[in-house]
Amino acid sequence: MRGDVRPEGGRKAPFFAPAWDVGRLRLDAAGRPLVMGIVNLTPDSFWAGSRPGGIEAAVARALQLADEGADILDLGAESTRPGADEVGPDREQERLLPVLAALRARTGRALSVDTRHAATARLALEAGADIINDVSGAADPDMLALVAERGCGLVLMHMQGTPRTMQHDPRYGDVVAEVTGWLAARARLAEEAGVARERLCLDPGIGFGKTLEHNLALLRGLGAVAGGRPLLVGASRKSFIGALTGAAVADRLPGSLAALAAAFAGGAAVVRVHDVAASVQYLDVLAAVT
Ligand code: HH2
Repeated sequence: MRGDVRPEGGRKAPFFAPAWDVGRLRLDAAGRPLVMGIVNLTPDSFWAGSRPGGIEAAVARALQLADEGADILDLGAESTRPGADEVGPDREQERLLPVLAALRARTGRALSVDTRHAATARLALEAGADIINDVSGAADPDMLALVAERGCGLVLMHMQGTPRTMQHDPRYGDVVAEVTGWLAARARLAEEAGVARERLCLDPGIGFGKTLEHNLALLRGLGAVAGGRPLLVGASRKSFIGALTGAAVADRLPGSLAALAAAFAGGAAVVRVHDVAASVQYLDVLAAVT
């Protein structure tokens, strides 16, 4: 994925990120990060605008995000906001599978499923999902073998602790070095389990067991984090934007766009966002002018 979007003779854009091969599709937004649009099938995700409510509304919302230019649609059926209670695989599957099946029938766009449960991932892949987005970094002992067998894309995200307790008192010596080392170790484990290198995408997990300073250090240090692999950054409307600016969740779009500048500068291959149209426009212009 090379960011030379300039007419002949112009300066080369600095943006460079490896393409992400998720099996059925080779994802490459040619010059800017891929945009992953968030659709939450939960009653309690932290931004109400991401929770359409009901199967039909969720399908319509996802198709709207695809129309707005989302390269990937990410369906989540368990909130992982700080303090959230765990949702078991049965409930998660009830929420997820009807929407996934309906969506698969109506779009060829890459579909991602945000789950930490291998049992849910298996059913989701059978229903046509292309990517498993695992915020636990494949803590479920069956996850890596499943992904290897199916040849789908896999996001491995870093989190310190669990959603219920992760914001109580997160601590690191050097957060960038520790997250980088942890992700590299998980990527090695995945490859040893048979997951092809090009299927992997790594994510520092902004807001997952991190203070404001930890999040800022990671956003400034993104270039180091992925070690040459595709990198995903999810900063959309998160609480560090509120901590910096005092803005309520509903008012954090400008701060979310600023975080996209950091993701772009850090060579992110994918950005996970609530506001697809605004993010696509922002990134298209940023890619053209830098
Ligand atoms: N953030 C959230 C959920 N899933 N997955 C990845 N890979 N990276 C992230 O940063 C990430 C993620 C939290 O955002 P959201 O889905 O909007 O909220 P909730 O967990 O409350 O449903």
